[in-house]
Amino acid sequence: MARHLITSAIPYINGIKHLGNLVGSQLPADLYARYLRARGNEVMFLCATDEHGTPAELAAAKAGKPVADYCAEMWAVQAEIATGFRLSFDHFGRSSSPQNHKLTQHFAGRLADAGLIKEVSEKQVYSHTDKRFLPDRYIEGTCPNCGYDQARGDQCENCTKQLDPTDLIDPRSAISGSTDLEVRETKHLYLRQSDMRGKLQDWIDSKTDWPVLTTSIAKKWLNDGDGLQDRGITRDLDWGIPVKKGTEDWPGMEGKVFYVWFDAPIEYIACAGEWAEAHGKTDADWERWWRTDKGADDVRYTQFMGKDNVPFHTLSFPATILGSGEDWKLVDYIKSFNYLNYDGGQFSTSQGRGVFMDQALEILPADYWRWWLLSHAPESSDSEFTWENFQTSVNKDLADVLGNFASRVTKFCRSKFGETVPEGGTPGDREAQLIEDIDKGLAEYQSHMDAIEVRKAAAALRALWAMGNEYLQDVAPWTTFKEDPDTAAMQIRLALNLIRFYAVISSPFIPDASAQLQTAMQSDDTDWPTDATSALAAMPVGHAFSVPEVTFRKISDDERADWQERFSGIRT
Ligand code: B3M
Ligand code: ZN
Repeated sequence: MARHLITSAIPYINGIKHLGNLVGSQLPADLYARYLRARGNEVMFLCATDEHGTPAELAAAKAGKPVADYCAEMWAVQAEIATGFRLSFDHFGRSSSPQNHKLTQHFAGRLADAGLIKEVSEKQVYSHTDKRFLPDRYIEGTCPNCGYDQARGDQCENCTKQLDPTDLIDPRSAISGSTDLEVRETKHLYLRQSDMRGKLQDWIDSKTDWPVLTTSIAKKWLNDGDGLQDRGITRDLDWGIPVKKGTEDWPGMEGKVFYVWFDAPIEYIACAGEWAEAHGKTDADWERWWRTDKGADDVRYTQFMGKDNVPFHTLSFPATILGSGEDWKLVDYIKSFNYLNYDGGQFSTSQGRGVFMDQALEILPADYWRWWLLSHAPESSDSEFTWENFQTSVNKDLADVLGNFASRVTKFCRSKFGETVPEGGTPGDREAQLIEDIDKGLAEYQSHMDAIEVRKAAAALRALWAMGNEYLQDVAPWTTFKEDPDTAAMQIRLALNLIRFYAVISSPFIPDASAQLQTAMQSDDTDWPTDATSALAAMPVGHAFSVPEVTFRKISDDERADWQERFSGIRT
């Protein structure tokens, strides 16, 4: 048994996330967490809302609410939807927590003591129309790197380059659209990331097993010389974590807050503290996950995120950790994702384009979405959601292959042998072949799951389901029964055991369906199988079962057309 720390990128508080966000971080992280738990590992799976910075302020202003109230409400909304998707966080925290305030100020103090913080008098964009400074997302313009004309002040969405608002060409206010802007002097703290270039380079070079997507982005910004410019870590905003040096005031920084991208990754750590508080645990209980001097040296830490978040996790956050000089756990493996597109365009939160998490659950239960999204995860390239593809996958993989297998087997057994595992018959060559195939298929499935190759794992799981169908097709117990009921009983005994086996191994992907099948099989044996022979003998002769309700229903052409139409526009 090993210990695994898993974090998903923490979603911004401003509004409900779309399916593209879900498949890029929270969902694959959940898949991995569930898999590792099922295999007997000790897992700490953390996520939270990212509540500071301009996205939160802008959204609260739009909703006409005080930002603290807005965040509290949206946290509850996001938490409920996460439960709806069966995201099995050990804790779903908030970056605005007291724990994160304390820890963020602590890190800033350590970095200052290490000489890694400098005070810079800098020029910032001030909007006369809006009567305020315009940091980050309050300002939009053309990216100096790629020419994209809707780049934000903190990052270009198109080429992932981290930006400062004054880098933008033809800047405009995101609040009023005004171009009546002036550059004014203001004082800010900068993290001397450039001083840590060598250390970061060595660290990234040592990660030879990381996905190409992760290392290519990291190296791009590292070797560019650009990604390691010293970064401003404070902002002229009201909402956020007040700038302090540990517990002391920071002269000259009154009224300023830390930059959201400084405190957001620190929330990964603070979240463990929130978890401890919520469960009446001690500091030692969470520190054993995060402090290598307090037991975390044997923890394996995996992060999940979309590709636009990679620079912050491969450069900025490690710079904070390494620069602190303390024994905090660094990430061991970063799994990053490309983008999921929607029906010929992009999913877009700002434009309300695509299917959002709450809407998805109104249409169909979580497992349908989980299966489609994970089996089409944008790993090696961007992928696309289309309603046709969704319908085909659900109807084929879930309804025809898995659901139909469980239904046929249980109904046939009930009608010919009753609702217990039937006795009689001896397995032959075809059964030996099936066992061999399943053993091979299971090993393949596990190796893809271990490597977090999500699409390949889904394909391997689907292949295991298909083996059951092919077996049933080949041996045709309904025909066998007429001449040789004993052999038919043996075939059905094996098939019933396959249902339980599928329930166990499918649970990381489709937890509700797995639980339903497990209940129908009246089995509480959810131990991960070691080999097909023993796994397919788990339910002995005489073991009672029941016929499950429809596990997966099909999506009709009418429904598909209806949804296509309903989600073709813009969410208001
Ligand atoms: N909130 C961006 C995003 O939701 C940002 C991630 C923070 S991870 C520390 O994509
Ligand atoms: Zn760009």
